[in-house]
Amino acid sequence: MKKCIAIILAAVLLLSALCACASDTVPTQSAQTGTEETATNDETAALPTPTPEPAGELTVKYAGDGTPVRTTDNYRVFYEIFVGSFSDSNGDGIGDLRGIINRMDYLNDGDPTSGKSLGIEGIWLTPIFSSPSYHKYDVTNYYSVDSSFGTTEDLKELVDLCHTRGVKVILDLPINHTGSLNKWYGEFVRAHREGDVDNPAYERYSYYSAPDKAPAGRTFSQITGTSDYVECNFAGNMPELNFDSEEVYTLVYDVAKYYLDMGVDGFRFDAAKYVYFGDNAKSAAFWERYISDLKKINEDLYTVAEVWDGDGITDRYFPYLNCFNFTTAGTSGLIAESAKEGNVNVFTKYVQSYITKITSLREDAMYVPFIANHDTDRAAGYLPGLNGRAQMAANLYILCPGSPFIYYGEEIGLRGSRGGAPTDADRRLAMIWGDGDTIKDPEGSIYNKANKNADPVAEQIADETSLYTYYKTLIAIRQAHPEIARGKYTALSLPKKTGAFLSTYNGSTVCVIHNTSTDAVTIDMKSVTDVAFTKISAEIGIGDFETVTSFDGTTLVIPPQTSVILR
Ligand SMILES: [Ca+2]
Ligand SMILES: [Ca+2]
Repeated sequence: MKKCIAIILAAVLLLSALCACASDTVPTQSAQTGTEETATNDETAALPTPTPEPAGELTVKYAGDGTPVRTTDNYRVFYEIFVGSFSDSNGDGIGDLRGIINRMDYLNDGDPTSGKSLGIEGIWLTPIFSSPSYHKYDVTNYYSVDSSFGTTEDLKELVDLCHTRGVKVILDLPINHTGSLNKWYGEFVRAHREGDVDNPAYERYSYYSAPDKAPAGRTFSQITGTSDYVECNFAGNMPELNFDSEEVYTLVYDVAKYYLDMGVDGFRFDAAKYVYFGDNAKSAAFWERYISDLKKINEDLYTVAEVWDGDGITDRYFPYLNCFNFTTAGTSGLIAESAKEGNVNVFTKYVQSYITKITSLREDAMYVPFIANHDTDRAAGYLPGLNGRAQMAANLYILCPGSPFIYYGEEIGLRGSRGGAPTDADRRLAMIWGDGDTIKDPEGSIYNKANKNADPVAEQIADETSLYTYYKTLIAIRQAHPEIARGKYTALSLPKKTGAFLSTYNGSTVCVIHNTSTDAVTIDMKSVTDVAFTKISAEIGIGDFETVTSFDGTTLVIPPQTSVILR
């Protein structure tokens, strides 16, 4: 489906910017977890009908000055790859590490000024370890790459290639639980069957001999051949490790060390608050020790935890590691709400107070915004590109401090939502390359193909008005304004549907102003800040800024659905 969009580029400025439990048990707590259910094939479930997109033409525009520069610190734009759904190198329909290697020019060609790749600066790989499931959150062996994904040599090659291009690689490390096929678990079961209480494996997993005395709210499953029960809150085939065991600490430490020694740059930690179910103090204490030890291996270690909960809970973990921000994510998060012609001031004031708080907990704590991930509905379903909301949402979270995470396919408007399905497979559909890639949708997906209506990558690369081109340009603008990712953040008070912040870094201040409304807005900059700005350094949006935008040092006219950066 080729979108019918008028092309009007501010060519000179653009060029200067770019050349320059078996029973499907889940934890009973209200927050969901990132761990996967058992997929089934209930054909009766259906995806919701996509939001109709408005007819008519839109103008997609972007411009900027300054030269994008390669990021060397951790204030990066990351890209989450659900490995099995991204790119297939060997024709079996399953995404693999070689497929990612083959797509590196798409992700980052190593030249921030080439304008020829998306320009992401970090990759989160969902679990790559051997596992019987398509999602691989039930790990059989942490020391082997799943054979459907490739080999350890492929992983090393990918990491080395990324490093030559300034891209960091973080691995998804699920350690709250293992898969039940893991030999760690087999040894635990054997020890219990044999009553071998002196064997360290006996204490390796969380178990109760009298389940009626086990803490309420948790799920336990009988260990076959014994009268004991093992904790398995997520699924019967995902037994939970016992973090009171020093042996377990050593086991999970050794896994992380193995990959850090290989050159991996850090980790995304799955289900981080479930280490001790329902006990954030004890769970956080584990992460304090673990991260401290891992930083002795690599002091630049990048870590981000999935603590799928409110800020009052993530605050417990922030002294030790970054946490994804779920308050601003999702269908009704502050990013989407602002992008839908909402009050951007609510978002910018939230970001300021959030950053103030987390950096008081740890000086180098980072805001980690995202819109969607492999456990949520995709943003294209509720932020359609053709009414400008996908673009505004991208502006709000990419032109933002910290390390934003793009979910693969978001940059082409790939759709996918769970609807009433018993599986998350429809949130993880195959990337649409349009160039013969043999990648297929994951096991259990039941989507209606009509709902997956993103233009293929091959078409979007050739289309200067595509969402892909928009994301690429947005990342370049961020890279050309290092203040945005790293600076001291000060929210300004602006009229509703607009919002702005100052960001000061190394003595330089920029002002980022968002207008999410469908009308042009005039702002008297001298009335909202004492900082004097002399010029528009970049702007990106769908508004007609060639004729509408103006700035004389005092009065800024900002087109509809556009963001402007002042210097
Ligand atoms: Ca494959
Ligand atoms: Ca646990």
